[in-house]
Amino acid sequence: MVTNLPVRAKVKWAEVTAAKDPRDKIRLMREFLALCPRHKGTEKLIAYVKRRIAQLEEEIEYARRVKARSRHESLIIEKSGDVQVAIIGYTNSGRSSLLSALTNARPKISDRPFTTLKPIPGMLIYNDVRIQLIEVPPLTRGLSEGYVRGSNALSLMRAADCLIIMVDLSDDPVRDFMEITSELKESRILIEEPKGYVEIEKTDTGGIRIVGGRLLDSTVDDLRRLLVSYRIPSAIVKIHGEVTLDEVEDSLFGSYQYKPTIVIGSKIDLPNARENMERLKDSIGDRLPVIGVSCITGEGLEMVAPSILKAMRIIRVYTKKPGEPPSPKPVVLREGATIGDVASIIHTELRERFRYARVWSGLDRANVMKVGLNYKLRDGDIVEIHAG
Ligand SMILES: Nc1nc2c(ncn2[C@@H]2O[C@H](COP(=O)(O)OP(=O)(O)O)[C@@H](O)[C@H]2O)c(=O)[nH]1
Ligand SMILES: [Mg+2]
Repeated sequence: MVTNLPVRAKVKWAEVTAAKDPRDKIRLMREFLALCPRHKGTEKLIAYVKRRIAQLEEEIEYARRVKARSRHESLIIEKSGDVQVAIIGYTNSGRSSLLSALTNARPKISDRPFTTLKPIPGMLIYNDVRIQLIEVPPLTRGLSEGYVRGSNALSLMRAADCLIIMVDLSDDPVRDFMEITSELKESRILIEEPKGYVEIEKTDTGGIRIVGGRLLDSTVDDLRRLLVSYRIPSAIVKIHGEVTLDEVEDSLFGSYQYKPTIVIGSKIDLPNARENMERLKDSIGDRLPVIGVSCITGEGLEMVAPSILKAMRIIRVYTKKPGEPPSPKPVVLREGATIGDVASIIHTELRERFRYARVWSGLDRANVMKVGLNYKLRDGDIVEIHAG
């Protein structure tokens, strides 16, 4: 995406990232744009920086409005539960109705647009897993101009572990889905697991270190030269999967995040909704799970929690002390987690003094194994850790 920026532009971007105050950032980004050559290779970058400016302006404006309105209205939701799921969509798509149907939260439900302007949390418990659902302020249309209403919505999405994209099946769910997903992409939120992505953490000393993954098409020296040209002499570059040097450069302008995502079509009880549901499924294919629900008849609601856990690849592990029954509350982990992960969650010391663990399989309780730190756990396993 980024090609041949002049040195002065790169240096200017270093100033942008160093700036703390959003107003300074905006000013420096404008200066950056003035230094950016206009050609095919920089089009996307320029569009992205313009969006960032618009978002920051929104953020400042939003903070001002809210401060004026009330100091008590909370805009940031404190995380609770085992996983946090942000419900996003346009106004009237049925987000409040879903939250109300699945949790004890009682948001205002109305066909008046923009009823919910601050985030509302509710708790859904399924198979011992506590899922915090958060209704995010609605997205706005006119997305090609592109902005998410209040970057508060964006920060809520970024903070969540999982997203529910809600679309109204009685309207045009395919159009809405396309608009919302393109908006997310522009905001650097990925809803499908990418082949690779990179996170860059600047450090004060230590030079450039690469952790994990693989750098395609270039050497570590190329990477060093690239970062130095952006005035980054020292950083930890975390590569997930495989990335190209271009992708590393792109990530210097804003990092990407992957969020497991499910799509919910609402109001399946209304006329034409089933046809629209088929169209929606056809356009998404097997890229994401799609569920049709009605908050009036209750259809499909039972599929929401299991789909979230499946998309997030959640597993539950029950710990026990020798001679005692297993804890009723599971440790909630992602697929691939090991005994070592469980030990460190309970206590770092437990991991250091670890000798062995006994595991009762979640699939067959009669199957008891003696295992080490690297043993990969499965959903429903019971674990008893023995330390020295
Ligand atoms: N028929 C039908 N109407 C629904 C359903 N879910 C929501 N609605 C209606 O759609 C309108 C908007 O719902 P609301 O939950 O407030 O949407 P939000 O703006 O996304 O939070 C309200 O009039 C709801 O009664 C549903 O499953 N079936
Ligand atoms: Mg609402």
